[in-house]
Amino acid sequence: MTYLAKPKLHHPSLAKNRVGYTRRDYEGKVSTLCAGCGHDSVSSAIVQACWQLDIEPHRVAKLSGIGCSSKTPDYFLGASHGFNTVHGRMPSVLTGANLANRGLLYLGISGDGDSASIGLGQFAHAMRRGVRMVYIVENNGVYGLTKGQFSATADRGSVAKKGAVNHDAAIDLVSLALQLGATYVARGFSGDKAQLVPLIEGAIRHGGAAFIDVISPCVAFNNHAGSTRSYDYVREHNEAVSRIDFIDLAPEQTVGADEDLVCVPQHDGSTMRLRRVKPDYDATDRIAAMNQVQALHAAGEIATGLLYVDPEARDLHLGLNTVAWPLNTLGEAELCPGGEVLEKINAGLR
Ligand SMILES: Cc1ncc(C[n+]2csc(CCOP(=O)(O)OP(=O)(O)O)c2C)c(N)n1
Ligand code: SF4
Repeated sequence: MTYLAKPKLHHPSLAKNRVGYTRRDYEGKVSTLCAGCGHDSVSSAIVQACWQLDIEPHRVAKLSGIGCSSKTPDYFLGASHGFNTVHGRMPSVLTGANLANRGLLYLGISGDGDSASIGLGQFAHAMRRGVRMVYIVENNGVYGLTKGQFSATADRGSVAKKGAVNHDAAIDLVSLALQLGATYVARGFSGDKAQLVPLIEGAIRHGGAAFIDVISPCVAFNNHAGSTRSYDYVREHNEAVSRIDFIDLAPEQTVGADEDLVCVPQHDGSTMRLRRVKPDYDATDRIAAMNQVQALHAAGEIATGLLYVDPEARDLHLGLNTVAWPLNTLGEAELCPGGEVLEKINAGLR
């Protein structure tokens, strides 16, 4: 990968979070993406969310596939674990790492080409298995790294920079994630950090498979009139179903008589405050969320916000009944139950 190291000089007056790190400690190398690429704003939102949630950088594992989007883990959380997999194979590598060490926060970073084309099967199985992770797709509707071909998420009828029209139906990863059983599904826009940062924070604290589709314009190949992934198009057609604030490990708070505020307690004791901009939108109703996303899409709008959340999410470890600790912390006492127990097991198999 191409990168430039960032100077390590920190001003002593920089604010520190509760675990003693400044925001700069959550940054990575200098980005080599095109100036104005939406992906850089997503990196910056991840930095902000992890710093605000007091996550120790070395407790994070960031995994990606191949593409401009998949290069971005080099540009945030420089002190965390990183693994750049083969194109489209991030979900299976992440699943394996998660099974071996459940003590880390798993960030899966992917592109629409990476997840909706070559990696579609991998995406589907990570969602349906409930792998505890934050899975972010930086969705620009094109293959940026290979110079702007339409990706499978490009809308039918959208026009490429050189004038070609896309005749294929689009794959909507949000609708797929909802159908496949993801328990936290959101859509953000890289041009709206105020909405994106709390969406990432909520996903980090969520107890199961959290998916965020981030519309992230490619300024080099998909930011013109006729594109449905340009900054202008998304700003004009953004239909926010909710705005959320995320309060970590705080007791539920009520704010006056604000009828548009709904508090969703999370399994770990934290509270997600959901600010409805659509008064009738219920983010805990999966079927309604699917209908809403489809209805808005049919009307040419892009639904953003927290689209669905199940606060009682189950994750893969629960289903498999695995031990509560990372495998590399298990010693002989835990791994070898002793001759008598083995004898019993063997007898049961005869
Ligand atoms: C197995 C394989 N097939 C194809 C490629 C070529 N390739 C590299 S990146 C890419 C698509 C990247 O698009 P996307 O995931 O949307 O990310 P973006 O660059 O737009 O952020 C392709 C097809 C590859 N590296 N490996
Ligand atoms: S080609 Fe597109 S996706 Fe890749 S860095 Fe440039 S603007 Fe971003």
